[in-house]
Amino acid sequence: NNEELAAKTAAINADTNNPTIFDKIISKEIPSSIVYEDENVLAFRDINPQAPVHVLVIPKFRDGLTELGKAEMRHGEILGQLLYVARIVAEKEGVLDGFRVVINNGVSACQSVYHLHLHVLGGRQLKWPPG
Ligand code: IU
Repeated sequence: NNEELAAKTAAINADTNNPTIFDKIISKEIPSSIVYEDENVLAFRDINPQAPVHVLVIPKFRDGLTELGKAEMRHGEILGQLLYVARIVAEKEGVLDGFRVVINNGVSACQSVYHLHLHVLGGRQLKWPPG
């Protein structure tokens, strides 16, 4: 369908080298609906939600983490923080009993922004297998 085609096109065209729009969301140059923020992590509502709850959890400092596939041992602490914030977000959004955390990695997974982000999805029955 159209939405699937748009996601695939965005993934193919995505810029994997340069700073992304997420930097402007972090700096608040672009407004977003913030769900959680601390020194290292920002969580904000996805502009194109795929479920009643759809929040993105991102590191404030990309530090080479354009995608999970670029992770190194030194990223262990921030990776743990991101996963823990996903849990905080799920609780805040009232979906702790049923939610999903997704990381799309690369073109074949429809990654469209090259700044690591966890999708926290919930608020409806989620299907398995995913698309
Ligand atoms: P993906 O896993 O790289 O495909 O996810 C990127 C997400 O970022 C996607 O769900 C977009 O709707 C979302 N997003 C956003 O929330 N705000 C933006 O300004 C942009 C993308 I560009």
